[in-house]
Amino acid sequence: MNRKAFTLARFITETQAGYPAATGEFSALLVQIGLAGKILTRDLRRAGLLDILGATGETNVQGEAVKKLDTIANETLIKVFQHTGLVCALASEEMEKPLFLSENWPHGKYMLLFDPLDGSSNTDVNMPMGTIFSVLHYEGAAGPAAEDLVRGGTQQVAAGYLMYGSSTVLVFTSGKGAHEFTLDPDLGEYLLSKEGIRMPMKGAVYSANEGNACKWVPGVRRFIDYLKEADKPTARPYTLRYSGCLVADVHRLLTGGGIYLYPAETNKPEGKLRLLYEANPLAMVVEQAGGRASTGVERILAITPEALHQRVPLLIGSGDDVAMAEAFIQGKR
Ligand code: AHM
Ligand code: MG
Repeated sequence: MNRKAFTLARFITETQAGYPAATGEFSALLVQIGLAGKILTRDLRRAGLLDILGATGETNVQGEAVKKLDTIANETLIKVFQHTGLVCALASEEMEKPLFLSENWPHGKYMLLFDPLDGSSNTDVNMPMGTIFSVLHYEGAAGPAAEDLVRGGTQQVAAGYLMYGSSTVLVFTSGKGAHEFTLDPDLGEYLLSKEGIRMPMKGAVYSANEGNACKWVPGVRRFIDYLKEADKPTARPYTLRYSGCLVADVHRLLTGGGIYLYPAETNKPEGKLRLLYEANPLAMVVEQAGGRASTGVERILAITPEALHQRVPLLIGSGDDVAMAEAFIQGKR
């Protein structure tokens, strides 16, 4: 069958029979995420014409400057899930505390964690951005509390991202492969563009903010120096590609392979990226595509989180490249 004309809704409906406890609600949830992606695509396409660029002047719970588009993206995600009966709790990189959607409870058993606008330093310069999401299922009877959202990555029932680049794509996994849908702007539909993505075991690209090299722990510096040496049989020197948007850099790796790193720094061992909003969902996607995600010493999805806004060092990409980075960090090479 030609699956190229498969819409997101049809793909999930026709494949969800293979998922335990699948209901039409999961399909509806992904369609709502797709809707948020359409709204944000529209906003980003005309951002330079409207008063939505620049910073709000506020800082978020992470201590970072909030861009106007961060707030717009966060509000968009909230709006598309209010009164849907799908999701009982939302947690976001931009909100100090989870938002409980009491009007959706007890029908909506899903909980959604998200980074509404990843790569928001790119907002003012027409560069790629993304939205990352992680889906949990609440099994209790009393209604979720804040601690119910703080769960390890293996408990995600689905995860994925939207990427706003030269086209808008939605990549997701519900544990049976990772799939890509591209938004057809004329139809207003997401159509299947890659089913069962498999990333190469090894690439020849590295993505890292090398301006921070002086702060990196020594193993990371030695690893990057190694990648830059010329040695044709091992594909070295690797090419550097760094967009300032984690989603875009990981999306490149899904096709061509390689490694993205935001590692531990000597004075900041926790790294920069957020475990629950960024590392866990992307780790699930990448593992489903045959790749690997690690702190350098531990599999990302095996971490038991302690706090909603917890940060974590992240090495993600092709299995062999991430394993090689781990060996350098652990002093085995
Ligand atoms: P954000 O979610 O606030 O945009 O922060 C995450 C971003 C990643 O997308 C990107 O890879 C990284 O932070 C860039 O950070 P830096 O400017 O320190 O290189
Ligand atoms: Mg981010």
